Amino acid sequence: MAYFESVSKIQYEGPTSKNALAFKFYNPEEIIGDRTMEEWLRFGVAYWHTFTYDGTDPFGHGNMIRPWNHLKGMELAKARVEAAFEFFEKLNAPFFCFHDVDIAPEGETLRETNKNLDEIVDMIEDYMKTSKTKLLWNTANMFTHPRFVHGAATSCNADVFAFSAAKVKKGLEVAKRLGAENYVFWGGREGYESLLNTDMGLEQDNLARFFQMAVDYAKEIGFSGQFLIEPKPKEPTKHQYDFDVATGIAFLKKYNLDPYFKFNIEANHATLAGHTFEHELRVARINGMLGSVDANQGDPLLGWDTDEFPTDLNATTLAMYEIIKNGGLGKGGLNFDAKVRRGSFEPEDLFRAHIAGMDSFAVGLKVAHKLIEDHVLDDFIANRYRSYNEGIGKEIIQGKADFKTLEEHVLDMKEFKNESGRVEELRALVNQYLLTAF
Ligand code: XLS
Ligand code: CA
Ligand code: CA
Repeated sequence: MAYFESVSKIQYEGPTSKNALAFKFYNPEEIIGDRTMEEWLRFGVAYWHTFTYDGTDPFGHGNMIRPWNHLKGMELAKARVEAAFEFFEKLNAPFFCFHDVDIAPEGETLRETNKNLDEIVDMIEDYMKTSKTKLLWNTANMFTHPRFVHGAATSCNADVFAFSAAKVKKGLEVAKRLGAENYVFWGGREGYESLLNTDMGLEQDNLARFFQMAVDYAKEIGFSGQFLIEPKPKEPTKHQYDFDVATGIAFLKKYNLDPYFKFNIEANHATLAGHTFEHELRVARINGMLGSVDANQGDPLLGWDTDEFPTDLNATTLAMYEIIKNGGLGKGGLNFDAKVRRGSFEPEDLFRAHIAGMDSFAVGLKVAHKLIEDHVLDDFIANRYRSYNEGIGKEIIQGKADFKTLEEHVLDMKEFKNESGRVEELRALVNQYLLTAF
């Protein structure tokens, strides 16, 4: 049975195509530098936003028209798997991602939940035998159910810590079975509301203990995927322990966990933290910890996580700039952790939205590659820091300078010759590349 009957396989038709259900810029086979667009971009479909989300918001009931809406329980879960693999094929998606609760309904006990999960994972495993779509990552949802009200690994309740551990144990087993390239930890409710009732030291020590157990168990079962931490500053808790990449790095280093983790960076989380998307990517990149990306965008007029499909070409260009400079994403990819707006409730909107996101990142890839190939920013930056190539600057870099020699250098200096940073010129240059790349 077909769930998306009105849609056939999405093709690349080029920038002048008027067909809404065609790629204008994403041409998977096109070679950019040393690999194809498909290899650079490694797009993933987020199961929760695409097949589970029903449009519910704090003020209204679900309104999404979906061909599986009449079903319930395991029947619904199975229909979603069938629909998902039809969707992946029609979109030509190389990857997908899911939380445990996205794919199978929860039972009364974890034993029952795991039984449901096993049945659906069997089905997914079967589909994956003939599908090209691979699992980019899976994760455990440790925030929706009321038991996680005070957190999961940072809960004040040790039974909840244990329950969370058991969920991640199962998640790692599923990851291994389905050949997941990564396993993601998003902090969910790992944070706090008020210090008046919180033992922050114990909560953070426990979170580290939890991560160590995950690392140990992965090793025990031979799961070789990459572990990823996904920072987010707030929502659902007011203070999240994994605020941003820099906070995450400090945490991992304190507990000697840094060799085992990289970051999954979400654009909307970066902006909620008061950073740009490219800032978070850069912090991870220069620390050798850029793992994967949740490709979405926030709304600058709203202070919460809107998870929109990415369409801002300036942002996709600067993001791809970091990713190319990183040598690509390795085992990571660009997962569309993005949902259609409530007003976009038709099944075809799921395709339209993914096409918009894929085309936007394809443009970003092409423009960023050209900027790098032409050494536009590299040359400018190298020249800007040239004072460190000789004289006192070189001595600083080589560790030959100290406070005394530096004082000697400036004590009688009257003029300091600075040059313009020319940021407006550079922004215009990026615009010029954006407008002329195609
Ligand atoms: C929520 C997060 C979440 C993670 C996976 O804001 O983005 O969806 O990506 O749990
Ligand atoms: Ca995310
Ligand atoms: Ca999000």
